[in-house]
Amino acid sequence: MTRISNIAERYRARFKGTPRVYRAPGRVNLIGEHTDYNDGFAMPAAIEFYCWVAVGSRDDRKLSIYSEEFSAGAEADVSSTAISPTKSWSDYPIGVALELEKAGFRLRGANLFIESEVPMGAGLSSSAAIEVATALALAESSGGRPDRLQLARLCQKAENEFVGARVGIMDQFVSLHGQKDHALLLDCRSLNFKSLAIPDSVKLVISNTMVKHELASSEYNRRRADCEEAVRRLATVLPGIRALRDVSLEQLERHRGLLTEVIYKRALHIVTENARVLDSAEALEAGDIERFGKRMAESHRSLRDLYEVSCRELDLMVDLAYQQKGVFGARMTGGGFGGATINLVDARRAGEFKEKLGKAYQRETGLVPQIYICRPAEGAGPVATSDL
Ligand code: GAF
Repeated sequence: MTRISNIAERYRARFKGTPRVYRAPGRVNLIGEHTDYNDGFAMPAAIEFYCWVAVGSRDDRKLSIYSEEFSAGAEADVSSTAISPTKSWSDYPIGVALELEKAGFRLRGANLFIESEVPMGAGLSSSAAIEVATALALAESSGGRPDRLQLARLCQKAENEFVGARVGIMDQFVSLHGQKDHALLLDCRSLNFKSLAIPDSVKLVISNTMVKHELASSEYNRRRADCEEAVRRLATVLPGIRALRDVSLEQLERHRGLLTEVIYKRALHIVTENARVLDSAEALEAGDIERFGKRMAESHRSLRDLYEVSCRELDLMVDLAYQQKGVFGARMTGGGFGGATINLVDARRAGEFKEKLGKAYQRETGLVPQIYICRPAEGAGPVATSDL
């Protein structure tokens, strides 16, 4: 039985009827970390790990949601204005439903069966994948014709306001706009993007440290507040700036005295990271993967020392990666405080890289890492009913 017919089968067993099925991918970010909420540049790619949502309509305006991962159900009435978050997995789909309603999609009641293969807490955007798959399922099954950009914004809003994580738009955007074999050079201010081909000779190797950090979401919000504080202070002498995206390295150095040491370090990461993304894009277009790899190494050091979102296991995974043959670049990916690293590896060496890195990491930590050899995938969409 294929994965899709299996999901449809389990939907039928729980809710009866034949569902429509939607899927949304997780993502890996090649470079440009924590830049999205600073109106900066990032370079994510969708990956072949999906969240699947099987959906069927109901006659009332209730959502009945079941998650295979959590073996748990949740209910919500979309016409109610009094729904509060419960700090559990169901905040993601319910938050998205509420945002769709606010945006004017009049939702019908629906049964939703959700299953995700995106590793959770690994920095690979399992949250965006569930939001996007739910948004597509609910909007389309209510007869809406959603615009992908609007959907990305609306999913981000659900996470900011209902879930309470002040994330940027990168993850939702790439889950909806990902392209097979390409990374996206994304301008997080204009939301314009350029597709950059990842040569066949290179594999994206994702190494999950298997460490989840408890403080991830509060520290994330704190980093964002630090960046906003930097802008507030710098704007007293640079009145035209709206975000750290607008600040040059020279301006930052000139006005360093306005910032505390910590806020200066945060801002320095963002300003230099934006420049690294643009340089990496040029390198990729010129076929210069070595240069791309150098920018990745610098990005990791900056995230570790200036932005302070790495951890011992991420640093170790990166150090060990650089001891292997065939690696062009390695760095932590995603929000940090645990999760995964992204490695650009010579395709001919990828198998050996995976094996040796896994063993070396296990030897040092006692943890068995999950390591995936990937290529960029297509963004979210419906799954053909002929596959059901
Ligand atoms: C998380 C967030 F969801 C993204 O918006 C982004 O800020 C990322 O961390 C860091 O680059 O994935």
